Amino acid sequence: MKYQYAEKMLEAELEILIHSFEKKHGYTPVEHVKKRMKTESSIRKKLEKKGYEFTEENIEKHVSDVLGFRIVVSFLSDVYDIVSLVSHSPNIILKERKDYIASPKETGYTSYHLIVLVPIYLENMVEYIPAEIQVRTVAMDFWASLDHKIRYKFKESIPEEVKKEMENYAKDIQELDRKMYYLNQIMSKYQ
Ligand code: 0O2
Repeated sequence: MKYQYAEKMLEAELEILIHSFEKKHGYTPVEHVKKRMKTESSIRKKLEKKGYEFTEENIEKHVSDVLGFRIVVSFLSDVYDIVSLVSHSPNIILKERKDYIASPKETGYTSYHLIVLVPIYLENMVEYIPAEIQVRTVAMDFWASLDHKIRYKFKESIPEEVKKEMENYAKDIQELDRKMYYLNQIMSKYQ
């Protein structure tokens, strides 16, 4: 229930932040926002991987992405605008940031992750619920969703040649994002 309250709070907060950004700048950076609640089996797997038992306390301490939001934007610069917008919100607390764009994961995965604490107001008290916000471009999202399917298909044993190809495509995606960013800068001269 606590996570459901946090989901509502965070969804409303993100909607307001994005809407006010659009009003101020006269520009819509966000393509779409997705949210998901981690399934019990996925939480179990994550705790198992980290060597913890499946308990409420361990979930709260060691799984920061039970609640997850994904903000998909058009251009690379939009990622950083949205990250700055969310991290400066007075209504949520920024706990951690992971810039997998500056430092991609071994797989080639790129995205910007923010771990935030969302206050939920219960009778006579406030509790802070963690949530992960992933911010990425459409191109990064395309790569990640394909990668996700590959991981699901092959489970732990992804063939080397598939891994290699995906690493190469991740580089292509980064290059494409840089080109699109450049194009956006050229376009802005004409606006
Ligand atoms: P799902 O299905 O998206 O929920 P931590 O969460 O910090 O305790 P972890 O797992 O190292 O530990 O965090 P990380 O790597 O910063 O972020 C995890 C999430 O990022 C994953 O969640 C994915 O959503 C995404 N991610 C990370 N690496 C990859 C990758 O190589 N490919 C793809 N497609 N996504 C990736 P889950 O829980 O693994 O999955």
